[in-house]
Amino acid sequence: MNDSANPRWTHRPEGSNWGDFGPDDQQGRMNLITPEVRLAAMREVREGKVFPLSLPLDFPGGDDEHEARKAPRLVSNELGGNRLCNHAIMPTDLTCDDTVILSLQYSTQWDALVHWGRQFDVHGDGNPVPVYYNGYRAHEHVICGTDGTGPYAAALGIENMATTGVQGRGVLVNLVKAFGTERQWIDHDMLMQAIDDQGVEVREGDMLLLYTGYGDAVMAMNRQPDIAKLAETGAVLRGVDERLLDWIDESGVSAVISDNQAVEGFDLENPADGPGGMLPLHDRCLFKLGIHLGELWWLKDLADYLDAQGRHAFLLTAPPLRLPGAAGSPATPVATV
Ligand code: UVW
Repeated sequence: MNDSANPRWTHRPEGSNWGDFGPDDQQGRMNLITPEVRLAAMREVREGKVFPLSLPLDFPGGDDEHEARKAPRLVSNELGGNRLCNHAIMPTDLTCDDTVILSLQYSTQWDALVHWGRQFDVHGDGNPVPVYYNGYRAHEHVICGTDGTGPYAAALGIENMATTGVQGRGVLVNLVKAFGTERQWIDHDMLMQAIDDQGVEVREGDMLLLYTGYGDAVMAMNRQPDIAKLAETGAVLRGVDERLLDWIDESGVSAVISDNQAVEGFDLENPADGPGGMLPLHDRCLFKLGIHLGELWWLKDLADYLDAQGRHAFLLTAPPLRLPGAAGSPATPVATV
């Protein structure tokens, strides 16, 4: 319940934090990355070494790894009828100038808070309506566009995340070390075991990274993903485990990131049957708590380094594109250790 006169909702979903960061908040748990949290993250830097955490953005390769998303396509821009590829713009000067057609969540990416919503009875009057985090409405705040105009999220688009800078303390849990590289469904107890065994200290505001080995397999397949093999590769969180979701909430993490496709496992043919719908972790994180999800990151080099050093924390800098109205973004994150 909310006593304030928020026009979008008077009832918030059970276990949600809607309104806690302000009535019109659109940045969710990114609000927990305060200057103090960021300074603490900077104190994790000891060597000044950097680890780029992005796959090449044309990986996984092909159009099959995710049915809806297509591999990026570069085209040359044109000027005065000339294709700007090795174009002699002056007798002495050459230029290349491109456009990319890119599914924003094809490769290393962030989900915006508008990526996942659902029907919810925001006024407790028995009339569920389609909403996203903090009660922003499908069709009113999130417009799909018609007649050739594109979609536009006038609320909760990825630019809201970009303007926070997305710089804070990252902590990595090495699920490959804990459970190997075959498909494993990670529940609360398994994650706690890995965190305890590896001595990972998770603090409020941290961005949590889960290394599963899926990204290594994607990289090794070199743009020719073997979908059947990938489906058997690497750990996925068991999104139907409420204790696991409760821990994510109580831990105070600001983002959950993995090198796999969706952080949690999902099976379109046997969708989860509960209040959280098909993807309960997406529901808890994006819809209820405003926790952004990062997917298909490249974590192997960082994980190997941290393991060799007996460390788990670092400075993470990972802004998405400041692309107004978008439901997600490619990312080129950097860990500094
Ligand atoms: C889906 O594929 C539904 O989303 P995500 O990119 O978060 O995995």
